[in-house]
Amino acid sequence: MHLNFDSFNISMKSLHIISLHAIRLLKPRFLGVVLTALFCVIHANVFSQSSFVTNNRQTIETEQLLDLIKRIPTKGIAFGHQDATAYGVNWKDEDRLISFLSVKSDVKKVTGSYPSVIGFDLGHLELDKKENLDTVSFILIKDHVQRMYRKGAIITMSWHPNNPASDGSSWDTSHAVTHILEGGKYHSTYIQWIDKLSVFFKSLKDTHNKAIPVIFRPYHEMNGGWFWWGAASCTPEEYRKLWKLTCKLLQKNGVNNLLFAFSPNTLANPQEFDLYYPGDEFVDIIGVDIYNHNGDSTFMVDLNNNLAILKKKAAEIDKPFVLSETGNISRSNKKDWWTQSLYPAIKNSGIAWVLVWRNANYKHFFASYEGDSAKNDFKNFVQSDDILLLDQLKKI
Ligand code: BMA
Repeated sequence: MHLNFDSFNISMKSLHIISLHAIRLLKPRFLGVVLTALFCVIHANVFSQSSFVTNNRQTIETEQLLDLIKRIPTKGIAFGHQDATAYGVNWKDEDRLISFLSVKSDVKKVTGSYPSVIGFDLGHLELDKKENLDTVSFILIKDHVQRMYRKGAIITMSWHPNNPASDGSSWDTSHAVTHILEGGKYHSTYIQWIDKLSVFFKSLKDTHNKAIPVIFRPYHEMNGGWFWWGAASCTPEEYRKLWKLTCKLLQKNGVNNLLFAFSPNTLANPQEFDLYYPGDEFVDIIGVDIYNHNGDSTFMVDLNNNLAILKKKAAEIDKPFVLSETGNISRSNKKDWWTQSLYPAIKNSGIAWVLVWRNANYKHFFASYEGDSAKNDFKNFVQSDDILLLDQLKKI
């Protein structure tokens, strides 16, 4: 639970007044109880001020977004798509002649509605590039964040930064985390990288010049060995330190419009989650990335087991949980993947959203599109009462 200093101080003031009245009205023998309660609350306040979350890092809009996300599972599961409006199979937004018209989306074309959750990636922002690693310009990302937020969508941002030690990509597993942490030779480079991200996050303003709240999901799939922040390239302790450092640097730079999402890849057990989890005050949403690399029956079992693990954790720490990435990577399998594999495994799971990965081209796509042979099955999937596209999310 995130406390805001301002509102907390107001309640401290009212508590003080109530206590004075109580002391005056109540018989002396109740005085001890009142004073003890007052002492506990003041003590809790002093304690909470020393922690990260309470230092006013979130705007009201960000708190409201978290509230919305917590309420979604009572109505259904929001549907998300990475890069939904930036491009799709056979089109790119930047190629449009009349760019101020409403943005396109493969999901909208097929279903009539935008996805509820729109993902973007910040990889290469740290390098001062104009475009991210998937050739989407940061100016376009900012524009689409503003447009889609105005329409009521939830914005989530992943980050595939290059390897700061080797200049290779995110998939270059040369050891880097140890060099980024305090005292490391790339520590100052990393501070500059976070400065650049901070400028970008702070530039995301709505039409009233208020910061747009976004979900930041850095350093995902850390329990796999394919990224430089992953299990093959740093220790869990180094990983947790990297996460905390990132949060603290963003906070130091005055970035207060973020919700942090922590999402490992398919978990073998709950302990694997705990190993990398940086702590309640550094995380707002928990998730997991699961694809059907090992066939659909394993996929469904993995979904069931992993979403149950997250559900239990989420209840313990009072945070929402999501299926942060998924998709059908094997096109040769059945044409009813949406309704027969994905849907049965996620319905009643308690997740706030499911996000499918990007529609890069006809060989690498995860949401449906006009020419997709599984289009009808996808339509049936989104027509389920509990799958919420943007038109339905707006009613919550
Ligand atoms: C991967 C693939 C890559 C892409 C990366 C970041 O899963 O889609 O082509 O560069 O995500 O979006």
